[in-house]
Amino acid sequence: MTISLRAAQLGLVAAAMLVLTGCARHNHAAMHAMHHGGMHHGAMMAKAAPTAPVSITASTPTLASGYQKVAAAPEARVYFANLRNGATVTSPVKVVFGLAGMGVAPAGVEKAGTGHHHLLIDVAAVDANAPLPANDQFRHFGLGQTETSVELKPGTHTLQLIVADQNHIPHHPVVISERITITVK
Ligand SMILES: [Cu+2]
Repeated sequence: MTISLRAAQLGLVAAAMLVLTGCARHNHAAMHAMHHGGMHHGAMMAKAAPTAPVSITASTPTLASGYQKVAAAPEARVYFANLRNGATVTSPVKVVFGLAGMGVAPAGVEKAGTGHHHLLIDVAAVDANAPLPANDQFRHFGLGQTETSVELKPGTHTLQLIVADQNHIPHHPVVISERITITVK
């Protein structure tokens, strides 16, 4: 009796230590939030594996046609403002586009340091030296929109944002976001 009770206590201590070890990478604020959120330690958020990057051609400053690509602002960065890699969501999926270091201008408007957003859905390859295609996988936001809502089938999908110029041609160098994978319930 005494021995089995002791074994059970040891088991609890071991489990607690495992939990502590597993959480060591998380900061105190996050742990605090988790405790208050009532999340069981066993359900601690695993960091999602990074999504494989898109295959993209090396950007050239000038296209074969002689078109001079629009220069990206130094430090320009496009990102998902409301989604992260590994997120589980329901359709329709709201996507908010974040852009730092550059401005948004509608398609057709030539203005230095600007471009318009494109959402790439399940796109594996991008040609950085041509106008982006316009289809279900390459969505253009040529009115200057900074968010959208997309209907996606259940399952996993990759999303990526890319900014392009007034002619839908990516800047030089390319301004493209992290490629993320989301799961639609
Ligand atoms: Cu476009």
